[in-house]
Amino acid sequence: MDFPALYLIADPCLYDCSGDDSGSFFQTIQAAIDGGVRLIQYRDKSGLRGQIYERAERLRLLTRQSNVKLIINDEVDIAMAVEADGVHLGQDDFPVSAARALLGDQAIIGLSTHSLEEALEAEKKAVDYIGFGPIFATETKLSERLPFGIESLGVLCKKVVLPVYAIGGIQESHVHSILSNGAAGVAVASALAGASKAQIRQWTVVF
Ligand code: TZP
Ligand code: MG
Repeated sequence: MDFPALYLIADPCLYDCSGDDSGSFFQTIQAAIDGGVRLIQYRDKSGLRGQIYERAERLRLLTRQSNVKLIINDEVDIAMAVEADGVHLGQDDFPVSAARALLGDQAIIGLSTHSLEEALEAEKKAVDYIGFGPIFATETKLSERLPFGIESLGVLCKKVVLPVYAIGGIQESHVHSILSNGAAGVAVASALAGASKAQIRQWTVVF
């Protein structure tokens, strides 16, 4: 598959944590799709499983209509149930080999990595792309790790064959240097949360 340079991480907590699904989350995801986003990861660390399933189903409808790829974070069974395009897994999540066995060859499987060692290990697994970060400081995912910065990203991208998505604290102004350091793209949550169609277009213009 072609990996688009912009990967939207759709985290409902960044939009509306009230539990009321009627408003901003789905509207802004639609705006993102209309603005040119072609790859979306649904990442929901606080919803109840039933709620996550329902939101995933709604996102599947939106994305399918527009031919946008939908990846589900963590929840392999929900990805299967809604016929998502794949899953994104962390180092301590469901094993990649088990996810591949359940989802099949066509599924897209992404893996989070936080060091060159983890990235090189990922290449031995049935993974289609890796995330690497945090590149910059972020409040979206709490972590003890210090940000790696663009230089470390460049070193890693030279040694890794899999497509690398830079993640963590990424703003529009970083995109050019991230891509010129060899990343396949940027995975972005907070900087795109609530963005209008026109703002999303600004990001895609860079590519
Ligand atoms: N993994 C490493 S940083 C991060 C994840 C999921 C959060 C990315 O969110 P933001 O808001 O773009 O920094
Ligand atoms: Mg995870």
